[in-house]
Amino acid sequence: MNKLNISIIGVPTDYGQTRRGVDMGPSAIRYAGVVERLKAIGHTVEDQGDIRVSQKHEGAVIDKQLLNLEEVVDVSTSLANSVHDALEQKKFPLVFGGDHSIAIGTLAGLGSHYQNLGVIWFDAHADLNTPETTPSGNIHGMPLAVSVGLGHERLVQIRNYAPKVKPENVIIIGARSVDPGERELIREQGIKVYTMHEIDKLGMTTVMEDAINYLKERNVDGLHLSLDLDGLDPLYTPGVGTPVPGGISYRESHLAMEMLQDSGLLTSAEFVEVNPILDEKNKTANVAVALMGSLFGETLV
Ligand code: B3U
Ligand code: MN
Ligand code: MN
Repeated sequence: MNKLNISIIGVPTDYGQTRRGVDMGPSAIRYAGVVERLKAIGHTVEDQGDIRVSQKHEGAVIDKQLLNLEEVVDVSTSLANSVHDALEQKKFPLVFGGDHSIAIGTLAGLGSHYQNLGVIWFDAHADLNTPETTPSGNIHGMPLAVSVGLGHERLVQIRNYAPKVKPENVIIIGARSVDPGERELIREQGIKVYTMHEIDKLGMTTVMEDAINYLKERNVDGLHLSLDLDGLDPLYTPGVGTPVPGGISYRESHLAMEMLQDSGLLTSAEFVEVNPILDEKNKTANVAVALMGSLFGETLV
């Protein structure tokens, strides 16, 4: 197995949605022993600590379709710069959220480094809303749309280029709550989606084989995993803001991680939406760290 130089970046933000507590996600994941676990596999691990997330801007205009826009732009810009720096130093960026709006920054940091980046989006949701289609105004429902170049200019143009990833290089896995506007975008943009229906019908092995082959055929030169813990069934990850029943099982998610490790394609990852306030005894952070064990090559025998 390839030994990596992993750079951990924490992003303690909850600006992408309205349930407090998800900003404590990075602490909960560290508390669950991630650094020790990755070192035990044989990787070099440097925890860069958390990026600075400022207080809410007082007196900012409230746009109901884009809640906390200014704050999300700030966080995304600093995160994008940190991710970019990690890549310049030949490190593997491993980012902890925070809500899923942080993917806007992560992908802004990654996108200019690769000619043909691939993205696996592991999530109950499609995160493909725009200010026009959002049912909530929550930016954590928009990061994938922003990354393919759709949405508010301030978000789309972070680090001054767009798109961060080509829509045909994106694969969503685990979707079971998709809004009407998102459905349209999936069709229009040619985004590949394995919903729970395909996972049930084909099995996770076939889904991951297909996904990996698809990305290989597209000749991706980098692969980012954006893993929203609500992709799993809430039985295993209750500590998320918007749990959706009928999700990916514990075993299926481990298998997916192991197959990504075996593919040798992965070049960055992020784990988001761990909310310790909603969690049961840090269960969700523990699952996140166990998944990272599989993703980074832990073996049993
Ligand atoms: N699609 C809905 C709900 C949602 C998206 N992401 C999460 N929830 N975690 C929205 O608000 O855009
Ligand atoms: Mn998400
Ligand atoms: Mn989600």
